[in-house]
Amino acid sequence: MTELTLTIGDKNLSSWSLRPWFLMKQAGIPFTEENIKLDRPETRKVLNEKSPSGLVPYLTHKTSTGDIKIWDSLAICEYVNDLFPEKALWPKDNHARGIARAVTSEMHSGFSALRTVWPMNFTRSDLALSTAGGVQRDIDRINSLWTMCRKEFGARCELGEPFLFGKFSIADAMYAPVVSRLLTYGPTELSPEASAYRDMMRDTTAMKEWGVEAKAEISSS
Ligand SMILES: N[C@@H](CCC(=O)N[C@@H](CS)C(=O)NCC(=O)O)C(=O)O
Repeated sequence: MTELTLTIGDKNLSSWSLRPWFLMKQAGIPFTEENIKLDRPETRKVLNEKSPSGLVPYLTHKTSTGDIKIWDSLAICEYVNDLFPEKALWPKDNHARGIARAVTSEMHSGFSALRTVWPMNFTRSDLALSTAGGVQRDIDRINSLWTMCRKEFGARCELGEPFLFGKFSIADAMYAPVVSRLLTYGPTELSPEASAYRDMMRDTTAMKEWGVEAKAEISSS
């Protein structure tokens, strides 16, 4: 049994859960998954009993001195990075790492219009596009961030791999739910760099696995 358990919500809906799940899958970090169904009569009671914040995701790390529970998607990503330094989940280069943290923080604390008006609906790709309420402004900012990352860092850092900073990093995991939203509610105008990045993320094994499991969850509920 692995010493890490990630507790997440429904795969079709829980955008915050996708971030650390995607990080650990894509980085090849072993973990056990535990699922809590959201929006059920018993959900609040279960979350209040089990989760430190009353929310998902949270990570349970079994140690010799007891269980450590870490909540909040970004804090979980940081904790995992500390546990597995050999995975180098932030860029090694100081400049790239600083920008990766800024881009990540901007996602974690911002884009509220996009998050509210375009809730994640992972299995759908055919919903009407509405960019009301500041959504277009958020999309434009994300488009310019992804374009800047790919042009200024992605191509020259870490052997030119296809992620925002070349090699896969926490920044990519934090934007995975945005990739899903763009696929659900698009088409939308993106630069060639940003649309290539969206499609590359869509085609990762981890995103495909999440999608298959999201569909299975819907059909079994
Ligand atoms: N800032 C938190 C947000 C977590 C969050 O809002 N989780 C939602 C699911 S996506 C939740 O647990 N909702 C359950 C509820 O409100 O009852 C994070 O980054 O993990």
